[in-house]
Amino acid sequence: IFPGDAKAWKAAIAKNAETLKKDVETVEAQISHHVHTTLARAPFNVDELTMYQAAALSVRDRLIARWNETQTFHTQQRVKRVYYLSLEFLMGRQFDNAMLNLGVKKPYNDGLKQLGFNLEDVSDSERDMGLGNGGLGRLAACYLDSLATLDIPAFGYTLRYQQGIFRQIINSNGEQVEVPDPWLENTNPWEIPRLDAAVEIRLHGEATRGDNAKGAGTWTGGLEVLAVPYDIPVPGFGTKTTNNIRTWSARGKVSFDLAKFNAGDYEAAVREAEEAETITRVLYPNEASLRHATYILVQVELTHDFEQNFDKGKALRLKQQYLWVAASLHDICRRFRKLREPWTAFPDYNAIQLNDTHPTLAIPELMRILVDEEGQPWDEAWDIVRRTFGYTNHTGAALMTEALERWAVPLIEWLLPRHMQIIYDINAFFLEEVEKKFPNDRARLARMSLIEEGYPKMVRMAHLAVIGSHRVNGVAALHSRLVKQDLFPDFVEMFGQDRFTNVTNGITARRWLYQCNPQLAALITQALGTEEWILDLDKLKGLEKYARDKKFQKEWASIKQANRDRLCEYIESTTDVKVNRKALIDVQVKRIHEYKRQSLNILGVIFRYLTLKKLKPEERKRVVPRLSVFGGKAAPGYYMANINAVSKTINADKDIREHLSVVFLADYSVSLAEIIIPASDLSEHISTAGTEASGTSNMKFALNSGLLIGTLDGANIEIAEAIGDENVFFFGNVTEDVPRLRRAHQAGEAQYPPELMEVVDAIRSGMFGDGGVFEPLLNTIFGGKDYYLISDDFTSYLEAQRMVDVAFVDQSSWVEKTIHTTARMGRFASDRAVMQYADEIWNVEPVKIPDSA
Ligand code: CRA
Repeated sequence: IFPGDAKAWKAAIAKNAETLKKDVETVEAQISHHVHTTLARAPFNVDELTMYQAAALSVRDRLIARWNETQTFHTQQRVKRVYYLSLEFLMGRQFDNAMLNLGVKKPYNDGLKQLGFNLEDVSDSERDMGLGNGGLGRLAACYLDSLATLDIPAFGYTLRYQQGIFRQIINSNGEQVEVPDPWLENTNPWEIPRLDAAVEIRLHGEATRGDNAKGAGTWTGGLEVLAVPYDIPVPGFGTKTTNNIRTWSARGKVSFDLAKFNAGDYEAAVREAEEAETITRVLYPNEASLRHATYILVQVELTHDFEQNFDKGKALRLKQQYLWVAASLHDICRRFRKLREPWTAFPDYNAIQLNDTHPTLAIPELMRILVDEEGQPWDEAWDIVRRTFGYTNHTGAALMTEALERWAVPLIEWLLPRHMQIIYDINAFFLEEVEKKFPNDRARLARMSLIEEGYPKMVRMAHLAVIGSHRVNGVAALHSRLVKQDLFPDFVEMFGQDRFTNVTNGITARRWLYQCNPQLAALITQALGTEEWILDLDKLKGLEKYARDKKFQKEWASIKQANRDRLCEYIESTTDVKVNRKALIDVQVKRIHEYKRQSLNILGVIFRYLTLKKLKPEERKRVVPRLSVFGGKAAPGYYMANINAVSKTINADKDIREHLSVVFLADYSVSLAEIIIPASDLSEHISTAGTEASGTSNMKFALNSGLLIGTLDGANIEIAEAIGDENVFFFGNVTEDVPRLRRAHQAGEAQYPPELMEVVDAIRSGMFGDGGVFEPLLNTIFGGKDYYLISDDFTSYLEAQRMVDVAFVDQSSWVEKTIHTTARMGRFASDRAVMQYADEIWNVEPVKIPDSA
């Protein structure tokens, strides 16, 4: 129903629909419209950035049209929606992806060409949306792509950080320097500000309990800040569904206090607004897997002189979590109220997924809304909560419950007094149930309690997430087993096996093959005679029959060479290293972290260097030449200069240059991954067994016809199951061995292999400059207790690398392996993972948006 003249509306809509046509002329007209009107530029005054902005805005217009149709249809049909709460969405660039998903890349390419610009150069003006640290954030981005592609009604909810993950610069000492990432500087064409839909969020204040144990309480006073939504449309591939990522930006409620200003206090006039805006100023760069090594530090800090002296950084993180969760739930509940259904029907319309424990405050927040604001009885509210939430655990920290997120009780009391009461009450009723089921077992009650005793007391967010959800899942088969065995065994006994499940991670083939490796995608389409594999990745199986076909192998190999060349050009244009284009490219790109063992890799590189040095020049020619590529950001303060010290010596050695070079590529990002991954022959996934929950880059490399060297950890195990053990270079101890080996180190009974000692001697001789940069590493291995078992896995790592060399010499059999690898990666599609969540956890159905909508 239109306001005013229906005919006028319909005619206007029809006229506007012409701007959505996909022919080159329409595209050109749209781009010029934005150049002239939105950006107010004349054609003689247009550069690549302007063209990018204009083209992006015109793509955005198309997205918004579909977005509107999708949202309207979902609302009309009263569909059940998925809400994916993730503190990180590592989206990368949007332009290319949006064009491909909308099926308009060709007209944009042609249109831009006629207007005097090259699509690739124009695309290069886009900045990555770096709103995440690593795997967890990129997983969220892949899942949103799949949700839209599968026509599942879904929202992502996150924060709109003004600064995403920092930009990494490597200084002349080889150390990381972090610089800010002002990604919003040139404005962001992919977001739609919704200034009218801001939500008021309370912090601090006073809370009261209800008059009986389960009654409604109150929360008043304190400080109110605004959460302003900015929406990012997420188009499905080849479908009309366009879902939404709603990002919240914090704002002061009164941006300027005129009374205070008039009284002469300018600073006070803006202070409150400043404080509010600080909440979404920056993404925390050392969360995610990085909690792993820092947990001891965190513990020490928190037990220190806490009461009055909150660690400001930590309080800010809690504010981030609450603002995000409260704004999102407010939004979800507002949408639900419009349905005029009883609250008990809430889980029939809403499935909320907690991406790790970061959004766990959503559980007490929904309780607060239901009990305090909506007058629902406590038990009914708790039932609604449990039926609504699902919780995914992502911490592969084997055997380390200490790595789970915990918040100090005084901090929560100070910021969220009513939530602390609710958490205590949830805990009291929960422990009553535990007591009923396991009478007189005080140790069990202490273990399972939401509160950890100590000074200060801590709230165990993972326990809250487990008891407030109807399903808990890990992210790979091994990890999900460890979640039950090591993290939550008491909860398995309490709630039964069925509450715990596995959903192995997946990746979207749209970005991670179709978009980043267009030549390989084209060859696959040609061989299969269809593009259906993009939507049904199991169809790659059809490539198997070409694995030994010489002609196909040749085309396959020449595409790898082209991708290698592209990476080599990138390396030569960004570093001063000259590389051998025929070298086997051996890659390790991921967050730099002790448990991921970049150190094992670099020590292996040194061993290779020493071995090459011992050979005569003609003998060296028979060894497979190698290019070792490293990349990744470290948590600020984490030491990593040793990789650069090694690369300096090796790359300067004229005798070795042809046979081995080592580069560290600065500022690893989604966009850089899109260049590196298609070029890799071998990639390293070499974490200590049991520490990497899943890993997802392993899937991306394998999908792009790269072989893996790795430990029996995370998803490596299932990848090998799918593609065949003979196609993976496995090494190292298994998870079950880890505790015993660690004990041996602690007892001083560990053996250090001679190859490792040889490497250490070379380092100590000063071969790689001042040995000082290696001291922290050598200390953890020798002085400390080699917690990550570098010494225990070193020999078998070198052996696996020798097997790689042997395999690479027989090129035809190597290429055959790589074809099998790609062909068998179907099960690692995020489409499969998302369907599994939809069926087993969310209970949602696809909803096709009709053409007429
Ligand atoms: N660092 C795990 O460590 C996993 C991703 C996505 C991680 C990875 O092994 O692939 O999650 N964990 O499931 C994490 O962020 C908070 O924990 C990661 O990204």
